[in-house]
Amino acid sequence: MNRLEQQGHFDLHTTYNRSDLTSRIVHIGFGAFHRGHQAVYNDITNQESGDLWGICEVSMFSSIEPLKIQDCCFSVVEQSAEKTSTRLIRTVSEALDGRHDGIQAIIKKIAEPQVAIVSLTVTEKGYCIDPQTRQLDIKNEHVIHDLESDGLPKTVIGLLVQALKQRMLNGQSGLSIMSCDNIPENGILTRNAVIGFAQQKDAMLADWIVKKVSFPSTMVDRIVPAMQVEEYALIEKLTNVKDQVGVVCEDFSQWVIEDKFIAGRPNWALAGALFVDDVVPYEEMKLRMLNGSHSFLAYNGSLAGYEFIYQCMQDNSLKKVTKNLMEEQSHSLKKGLNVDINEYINLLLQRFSNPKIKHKTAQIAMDGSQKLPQRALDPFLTLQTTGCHSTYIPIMVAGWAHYIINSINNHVDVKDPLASQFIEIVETASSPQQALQQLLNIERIFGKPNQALFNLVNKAFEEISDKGICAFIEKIK
Ligand code: CS2
Repeated sequence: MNRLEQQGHFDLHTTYNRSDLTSRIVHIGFGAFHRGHQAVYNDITNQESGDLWGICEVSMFSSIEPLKIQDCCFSVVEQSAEKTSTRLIRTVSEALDGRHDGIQAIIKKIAEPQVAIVSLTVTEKGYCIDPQTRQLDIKNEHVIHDLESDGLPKTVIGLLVQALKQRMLNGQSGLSIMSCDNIPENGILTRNAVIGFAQQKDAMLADWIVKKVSFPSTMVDRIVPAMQVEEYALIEKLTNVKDQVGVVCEDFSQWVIEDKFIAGRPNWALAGALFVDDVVPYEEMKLRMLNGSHSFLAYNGSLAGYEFIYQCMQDNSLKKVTKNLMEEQSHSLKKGLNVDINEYINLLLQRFSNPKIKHKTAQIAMDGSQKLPQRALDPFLTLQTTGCHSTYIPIMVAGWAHYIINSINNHVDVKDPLASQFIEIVETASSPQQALQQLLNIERIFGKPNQALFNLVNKAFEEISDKGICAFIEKIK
């Protein structure tokens, strides 16, 4: 028994024998979301099924030593507004990072014969995809590096392709690569990136991947904010153990998975996951209604001075406008999803209002260039083609533009892969309006110019400038 198992006071923990775990899953991206989501599903499933799937946690760029020091166990505190429960996660079999263990060790691990799934939470930008074409971005400097050199890869995609090559050369079976990031059709996108990369390098390998590797799509959902000092202290208070890698998250969680695993999978349904043939309707609903509203609040809530999402929900006008946006987004969804949309909206508003979950607007505001295409542009285009008017989606975009311009003018760091382009635009523009035009002309975010969208965004942008965000929200609620 390790320190957490021995000294921790947990409400919930599994009891299977951890020494029987083997790494049948390699997970890349040991971030807060993965710890509070897939790791929990996997731990419960091990317990319920007795069919043990260990996870080898991988971090390509940052250190994973704190997890190793804790013998790979960590805490998850789940909090609704009313109730708190503590859980010990015991499903991690080992951990590797690029810094200490080396990238080669990660490649070797993925090439081990018992590995059946590589799962990913590497954020939108980790896939090195051009968001408009949804194909590998061959102009990305790290992709260029990995394509030109057979040395250590700098991208996750380069790493996966090297590992798959090892498997092919060793005469091993294929596996499944499962994205758990908030991207539409994340399986297809991952496939485009991996096969696109392999095609540039080695046609035989690309062909092997086409035949031997499956790329299930998933819709993942749980609000797991980045950890702050306060949350670490809460874990210690509740469980009696200092935990460097624990997370605090909401009690809700959802996972919808395309059942397409070429080398087997855990029966995550035992922990509440839903296996389906087509994930698209679920992910559209979640990406547009939840994540779209999150981005709306990240920008407009932050302009209104709110640090956290739950504070935005305490502002009745902002809450009402968020609800209106959710309704608008719901009109862009494909028919046939067996979900009561009003119930879903109420659930989202309730989840956002949870005061125990300190989700920073600034955290969600990050990487807007990667998020707006699926959260704003796709639904706008769908509504446009079906002849429906959009009121609130353009306000999300106007809020984003104000947020970017304000941050740069106030020398606040903008966290986005296109940050240097934004800075150049804002610093050389003669007015905020001109900066807005140039931001909207960035094809990687907004695709071909869409005059109807631009007009609506312009109007909202002007009104926010003239009236101030709070009066504007009050007016449109
Ligand atoms: C958020 C998501 O940071 C963001 O962009 O919208 O991380 C969100 O909290 C999760 O997708 C919820 O499932």
